[in-house]
Amino acid sequence: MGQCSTSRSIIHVDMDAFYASVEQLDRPELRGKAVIVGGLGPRGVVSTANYEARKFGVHSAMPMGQARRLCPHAEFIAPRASRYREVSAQVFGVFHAVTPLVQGLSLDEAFLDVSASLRLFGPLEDIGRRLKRDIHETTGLAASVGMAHNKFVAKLASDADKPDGLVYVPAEGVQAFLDPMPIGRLWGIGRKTEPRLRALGLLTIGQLRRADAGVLRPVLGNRTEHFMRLARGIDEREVEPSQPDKSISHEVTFDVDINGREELLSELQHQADRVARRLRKQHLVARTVSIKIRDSRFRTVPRSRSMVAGSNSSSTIYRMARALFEAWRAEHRTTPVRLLGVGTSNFEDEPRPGESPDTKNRRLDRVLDGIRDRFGEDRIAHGQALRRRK
Ligand code: TTP
Ligand code: MG
Repeated sequence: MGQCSTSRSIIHVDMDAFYASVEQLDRPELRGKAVIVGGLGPRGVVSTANYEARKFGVHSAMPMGQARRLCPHAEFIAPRASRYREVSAQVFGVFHAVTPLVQGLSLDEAFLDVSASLRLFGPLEDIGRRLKRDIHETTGLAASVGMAHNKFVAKLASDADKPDGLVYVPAEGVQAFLDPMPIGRLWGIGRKTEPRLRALGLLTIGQLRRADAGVLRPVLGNRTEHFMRLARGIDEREVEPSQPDKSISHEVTFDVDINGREELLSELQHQADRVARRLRKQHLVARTVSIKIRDSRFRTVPRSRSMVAGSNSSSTIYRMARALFEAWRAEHRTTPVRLLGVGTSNFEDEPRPGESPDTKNRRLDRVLDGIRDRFGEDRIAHGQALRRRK
């Protein structure tokens, strides 16, 4: 592909005080207050602090005891990972509405290559502003956005005016933007390298940029040219979109080996249901269903079968898995089972309603999914899965 670096348009988005902001969103009485999220036990550390608490010196990874001494009036909250994942999915939904080239770095942070989106959405700065607005409208939260012609500069730009930042660094402004920054901001200059460069009198990116390669080489070795390019704001790395799952599976190792056919089938049905549900959540259908059986002597048998049309119906996936299981069972009537699993692969996008031959099953699955979304995984089981051993 070899795109010219100056022609790319890259955006880096990072949510502001992410966990703490979600807590304030869900509990309006916390707004305007110092909020610290993290482990509340004796060895807890701070996950994040909002900007009110940061004024007192509290920061991520600090022992909670120290945070309490620095900011005793703050609200201290234990993290709620599943809620943060939920909000993160909404934020990433906003990203994907602008470009498919989204590289997530964590729950609250991503690179977007919007080079091909300019024609549709207008200039880079407009897209950045639009992302901020859409994130706020969708989630109620603030993000900081950096825009530049490569990842390195875009990332520094999103950090340059946090919180609620919106910074565009045009190619001709890169030098002025980077030069005053401390050398530690260069990716890959770690805690060990930084003091050695400082010892050479190199404190800023600008000083490193103007330094002689021969002076840098004893410290930076074969990475000298790489860092000199970074210091000049040159970074050719592509945005690498996160790969979707290639297979979805569920398996369990039993506390005691199991021989009973009914019991194994009910476990199999439970797993088929879990797997099918994950497929439905991602709007995928699978054409291949597999089972994995490990017997009491640690022999593992994988078996699989493919269908002409993909499915994400719990009953169809179970029927396939059961047929594979019965075939194995016919040859191993008395073999106790130690591990049992159901897997799916060979994915395709889910057909739109009406296009699927599986319409009746899909209606039932949707009803059950709706109930479980509201009341939790274990409130419903039907057929064999009711007999499952806990
Ligand atoms: P960050 O983006 O590093 O921090 P932040 O979003 O809280 O604040 P800001 O970006 O405005 O500086 O991390 C995102 C979330 O990841 C953060 O809210 C909590 C979590 N996190 C930890 O759990 N432990 C850590 O050490 C860090 C740095 C983050
Ligand atoms: Mg953040």
